[in-house]
Amino acid sequence: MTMMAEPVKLIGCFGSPVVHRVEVARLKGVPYELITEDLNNKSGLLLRHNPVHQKVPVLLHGDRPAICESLVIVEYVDEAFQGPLLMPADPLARATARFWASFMDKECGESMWMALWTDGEAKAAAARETKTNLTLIEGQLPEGQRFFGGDAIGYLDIALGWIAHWMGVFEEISGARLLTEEEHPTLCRWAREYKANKTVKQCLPNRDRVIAALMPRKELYISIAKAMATQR
Ligand SMILES: N[C@@H](CCC(=O)N[C@@H](CS)C(=O)NCC(=O)O)C(=O)O
Repeated sequence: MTMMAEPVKLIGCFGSPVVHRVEVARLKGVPYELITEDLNNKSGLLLRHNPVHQKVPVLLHGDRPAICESLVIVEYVDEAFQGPLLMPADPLARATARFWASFMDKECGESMWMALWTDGEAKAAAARETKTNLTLIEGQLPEGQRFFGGDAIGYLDIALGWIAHWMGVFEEISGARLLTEEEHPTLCRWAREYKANKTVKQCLPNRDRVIAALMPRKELYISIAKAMATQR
């Protein structure tokens, strides 16, 4: 039996930007079954397969040990299955893509979270930091190039892809404004092209439904930001 023939299951949930990353990896053409979790009442399946973080996404490929963490899963899918390469072929370009994906999740993700879910001077300082971080990310997209991956969507586009759909969602829920056409025209242009892609479109959840699903988690987001502030 070939690897392709083994069932692929994705433990995810509705409206998650990190689950979206794995769903977009369907650019590889890998069919999978989506198992939708209720994060307020996590299943035994999720706890068994991701005992460390107890978070989605989790990928199950045949009867192999589970693969956790969205970007790790995207890399796995890219390497384990045939289809268009998501990672750049050149080792330096691969390292650079990984660097910026990590920057998105660490430095930029943290500043964004604080800008969205804190108040007062902390919020203003984090918004300034976020805008600088977005400018740094934007600088990775050469003028005239469609995607971070070149002519086609690649690993870094997938890592950053949630900005295109979820940034506006989070802005609406929180009232913050972080990504604007005036300040980041290239990133906004990229976001439009990313969302217009046929495969991406199939994995973008309805905006109003995402807002409705995430709105009740607002207090949780605020409490996480408060805890993060004490560690800064
Ligand atoms: N770094 C992880 C983040 C995973 C994550 O935060 N998943 C959220 C859904 S968006 C989750 O499962 N939350 C459940 C919880 O925190 O209890 C990744 O990229 O996969």
